[in-house]
Amino acid sequence: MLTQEQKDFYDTNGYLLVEDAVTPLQLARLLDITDRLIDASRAVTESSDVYDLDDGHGPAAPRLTRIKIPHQRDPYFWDVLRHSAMTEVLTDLLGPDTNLLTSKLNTKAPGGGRAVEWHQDWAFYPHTNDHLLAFGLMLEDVTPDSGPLMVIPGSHRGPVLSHHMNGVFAGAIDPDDPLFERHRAVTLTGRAGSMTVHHVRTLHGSAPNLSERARKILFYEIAAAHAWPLLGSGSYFHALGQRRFWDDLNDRMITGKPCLQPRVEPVPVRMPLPPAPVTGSIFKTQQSAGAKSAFSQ
Ligand SMILES: O=C(O)CCC(=O)C(=O)O
Repeated sequence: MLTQEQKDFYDTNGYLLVEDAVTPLQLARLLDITDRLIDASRAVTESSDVYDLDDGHGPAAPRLTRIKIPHQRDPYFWDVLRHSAMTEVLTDLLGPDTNLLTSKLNTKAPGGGRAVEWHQDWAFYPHTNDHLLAFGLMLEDVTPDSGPLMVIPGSHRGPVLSHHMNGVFAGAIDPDDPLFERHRAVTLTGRAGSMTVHHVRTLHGSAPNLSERARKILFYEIAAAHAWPLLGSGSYFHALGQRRFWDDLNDRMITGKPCLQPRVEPVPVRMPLPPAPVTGSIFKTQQSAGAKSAFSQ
């Protein structure tokens, strides 16, 4: 699926924009399921295992920051990851054996939907090596004013910046960190059906949604099977016990099979501890830890 040029671009820059990652039919179905999930949130009054609510959410006008783990809400989110051009992009970049860490549908509401402060996913879930990435499938057109993903090219090869603030893991860097080269940021806009890919160490963030449309991006966070989690979102499985853990891991394989020999590489790791006061989503982590904003809201 990817050309050698695209693979080289990803290696050098730590990100990629891929057009037509799903077919028009797949896109329409994903959007329909998403809109039904958003509609069902009208009755919800508090953030839950399914929804992360934004300020001003109510029955008349749903305002969500996120639908959590969509592939557990509807199997089609899982199907599409396994049977689309996305699957090929995945094996092109991570090899034949891959597993899904988690999924999330960031649905920035129109007219002000939340910024995501600058961060590196790696800081949230360090592994034995950094062969991990995130896909961001645009369910609707993403424009410069709708809070698109922004990345710092090449930052996946640079340092892992501090994501601690006020003595806790804040899930965001300090925008005044001298290592943060904000002037080099690239904005990733595209037509519905396009997909961003970013390396687990690539610095990224996004501004509030100032447009009158919701910005719906479906994110999948994915690891090569030889990368084993040290801590973070994948580490819930330490609490499962070995049998349930094994079943869970097999259920999360996207392609190929589990790998029982982790590849251990000399990667920079700082544990995401102590946790922020509220950790239900990146929005809650950043807000409750008092992360400094890089975006004026
Ligand atoms: O929604 C976005 O623009 C960025 C999402 C992100 O980086 C995250 O949820 O970790």
